[in-house]
Amino acid sequence: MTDARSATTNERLEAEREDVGLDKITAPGRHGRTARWSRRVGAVVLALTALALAGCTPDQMDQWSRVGLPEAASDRAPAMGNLWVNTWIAAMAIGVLVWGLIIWAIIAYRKRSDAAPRQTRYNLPLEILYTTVPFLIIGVLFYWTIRVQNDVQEMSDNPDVTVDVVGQQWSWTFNYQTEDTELGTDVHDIGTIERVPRLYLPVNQKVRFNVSSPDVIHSFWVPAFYFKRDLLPGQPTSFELTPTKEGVFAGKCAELCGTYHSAMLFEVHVVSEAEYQAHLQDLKDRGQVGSLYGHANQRTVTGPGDGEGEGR
Ligand SMILES: [Cu+2]
Repeated sequence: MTDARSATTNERLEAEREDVGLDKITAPGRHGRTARWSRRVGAVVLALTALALAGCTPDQMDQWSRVGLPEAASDRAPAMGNLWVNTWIAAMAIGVLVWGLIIWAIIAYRKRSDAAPRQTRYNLPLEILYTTVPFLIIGVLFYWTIRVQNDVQEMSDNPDVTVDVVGQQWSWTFNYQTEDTELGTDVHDIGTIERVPRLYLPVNQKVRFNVSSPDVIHSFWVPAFYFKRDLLPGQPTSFELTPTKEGVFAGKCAELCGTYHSAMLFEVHVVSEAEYQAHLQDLKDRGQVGSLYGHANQRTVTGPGDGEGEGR
């Protein structure tokens, strides 16, 4: 009775070991089964890859070639993109080295007998090595991060265009600082959660963004510009960039800022100088003159239970 039960238990254990692939490590005699097993895994991986690639549009293939990054549309993108890609390369190199060492240690120092292996400790050179190497790695990454940060945050004395960007719960206001131009007045565009606001920018012109928030922390993010800046209430900041490609680009709030955070989208239209001027004139004609910053006229939508926004 006991023998019969332990026989079944052994069979079950054996089956489980095969399931997790342990049999091929401890039972080298089963080459045939191991080969069949790895062939099967190979076929599945191949089939999945083919399936994934077959579903790809040319656009997606294009994105793969940029390792998932959006198409660059600002002068800040190359520095930021290179930092991102090179950091991944560094991480990958370290990863390959560490995985290699782990696999080497597993194979070279695998259990060969029941005798306890030789115990070693206090290897001073090795300890110094694994203390200093991480500092070196961090040092290199830190150096390049600071360099790129300084580059992308560089400001000029005389930008071509200035836009005051206000992020409010839960949309955006774009105030074009055009009082001193032919237009003679500032103009603005204000979004609501029903209407996605549009930010027009002239291509190849230096744009200064002055960003602020009247309520909570938001974050101005245009992925194609490779640039993101938090909007902190009470702490207005500025940055500059030059849009380098005409087109319509998606923008969004990148900081969870309340109930309708997900509705905080905007469109960036990078256009020719003539189209840009025509858009400003259009805003003026529609009476959207002056700049809006304050809480009172920024809160375009009220929260649940506040009345207007209720039921949405
Ligand atoms: Cu927000």
